[in-house]
This record gives sequence, C-alpha cells and structure tokens, in this order.
Amino acid sequence: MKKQVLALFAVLSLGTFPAIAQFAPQAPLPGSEGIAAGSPLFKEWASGCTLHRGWLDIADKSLGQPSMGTASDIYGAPHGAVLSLGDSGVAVVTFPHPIVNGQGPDFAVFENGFSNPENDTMAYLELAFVEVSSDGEHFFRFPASSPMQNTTQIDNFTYSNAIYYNNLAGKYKTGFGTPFDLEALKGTPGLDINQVTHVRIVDVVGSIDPQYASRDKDGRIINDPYPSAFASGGFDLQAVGVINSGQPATGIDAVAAGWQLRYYPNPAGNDLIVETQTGGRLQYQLTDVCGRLLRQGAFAGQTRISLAGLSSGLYFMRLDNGREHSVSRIRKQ
Ligand SMILES: [Ca+2]
Ligand SMILES: [Ca+2]
Repeated sequence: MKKQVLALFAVLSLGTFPAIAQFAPQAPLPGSEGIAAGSPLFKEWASGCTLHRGWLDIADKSLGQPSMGTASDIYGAPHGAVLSLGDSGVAVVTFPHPIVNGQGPDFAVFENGFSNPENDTMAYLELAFVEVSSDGEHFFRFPASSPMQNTTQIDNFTYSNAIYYNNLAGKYKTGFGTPFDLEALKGTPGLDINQVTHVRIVDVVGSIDPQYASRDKDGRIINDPYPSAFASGGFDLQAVGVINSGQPATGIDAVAAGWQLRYYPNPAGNDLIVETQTGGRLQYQLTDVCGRLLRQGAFAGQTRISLAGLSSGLYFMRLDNGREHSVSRIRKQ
C-alpha cells in the first residue's frame, strides 16, 4: 500500500554512483534476468509458508511489528496480495514438490517494487536474502552482492538501480521474479540441490548503521530503504515460483512425445530446426524469459527458424495444433 502512495512523491534517484561491479539491469530492459509471472517457465508455486515477522523499526522494537498480509497470501502465482516481513522478518516457504537443480534458474521470488515513471532503469526496491534447505533445518544462503553506495541511507523516497544487486530477492519490480540458480550452491555440505524442500526469505535490514545492518557475501553493508515503520514495512513477499520441479512429467511433455517433436541443434546457433512427425500443422511462438514474443508462424513437418539477432540465453517455444499445446525450452549459444 505504501508504495503506491509514495510513488507520487518519490522524485529522488540514486543513479549517479560509479559501479564497482554491475549485474543485470531492471526488468524488462534488455539483459534483464527478471522472469515474467506469466512465463511458461513456472511449473508450480509455493503452497506453504511459516512466518516470523520482523519489526516496524529494528532500532525501536517498542513500535511493534508490521501487519500487512497473512502467510497464505503468498500461495500460488502473484495475485496482488503481499506478506510484509518487516525489518529482519523471515518467511519459510514450501512447495508441492521439491525443487531440483535443472538448467538455468530453478525458482524465482516476487516482490512488489515499482519503476521510477521517469526512468525505467530505476525502481523502488526492497530486498531479501534467499536461503534453501533440503531438510527443513539447515539453510544455506545464496551468495548475495550489493556493490551499491552505503554511506547515504536510502529511504522510502529513493529509487535504486538493479545493476547493484545480485542474488537478492526484490531486485526486480512487481510482475517479474528474481531468479535463483541452485547451481550457485553446488557442493555445499548438508544441502542436496536436487531435493530442495524449503526456501527461506530473510528481510535485508536496510539500516546502514553497523549495529543493525545486513551485509552481503563480502561483508559489505547493504543499503535498503530504511526506516519503513508501516503496516507494510520491509520486504513484501508476493510469490515464489518453481521452474525446475521434482514433480512427475506433465501432460505438456506427453504432448511433445506424442507429436514426436524434435528441436535441433539445442543449444541452437543462428538457426533452429523444429520437426514433428505426427503433430500435423502447428502454430509456433518463440518468447524470451520476460514473455516477449520474438518469432511466430506456422509449419507442418519441419521448419527452420532464424534466431539471428537474439542474445545468448534461454527462450521458450510454444507449439499449438488447436487442440493441444507443448512448451519447450530452447537455449541459444
Ligand atoms: Ca539450476
Ligand atoms: Ca528491509
């Protein structure tokens, strides 16, 4: 709630600091890694949540705790509701099936940040650490980085640039999930990256006061809007979407098998061949992870689709014969 109101007044931007390291830009700018909520990547969504609220203001716990949302508000795909964690608040999220480490990002976390209407590289963002567990007891944090300035406290009137955040939920504005790739935690003792049962979201305490501050993997203080002593204070969790799920094969995979569908080469270069023995005439739509339509057409039997001009990365091909459809991942080299 606070964000819609504050957006009217938020005029300051912190975009002028020299970058020490730069990560992907805000969605849906080119090079962004934010994944649209409607992407066919998502196989299932959070179905359980245990909440440990934080504080309206960690420096004055007498103010109490935020109140926006209940744990079940984050179940399913993003639908507008949020669960506000407050300073240092924690949500432990579970799913219908374990998350596995497949190709590329394995799940994504949604928050309700919003763009600066005058500059789409900047957004009002609130951040959280993300940790995973394969036993519900031992949690392991994604290595978060925030090379942003941390000498001037940012507040609820400050926009910030996504290029200064990595492995922090809330990096992308509402409608776009921040992706997490379990590959980053490969080899961690005590964690099975192919059997992740719990995702823990931990509010970054925005204060740059060393007494309260949260720090990134390099021990650097993370500068996040503070104070935020509102009912909706702190990280506002909307949803957690699973991309690589341990769930049994879906009906969509069965469709592709029934059509004797083949893509090659995959990863593709500048051309992708799509071939079906038994699918009949198929409409195709190629989209990127943000859901942008890049190629479309129709074919029967076999077709060659040019990927020239598309950057390396993950894409989705949706094929439809009017009765059934199949969605496949295409990687371009
Ligand atoms: Ca992965
Ligand atoms: Ca915070």
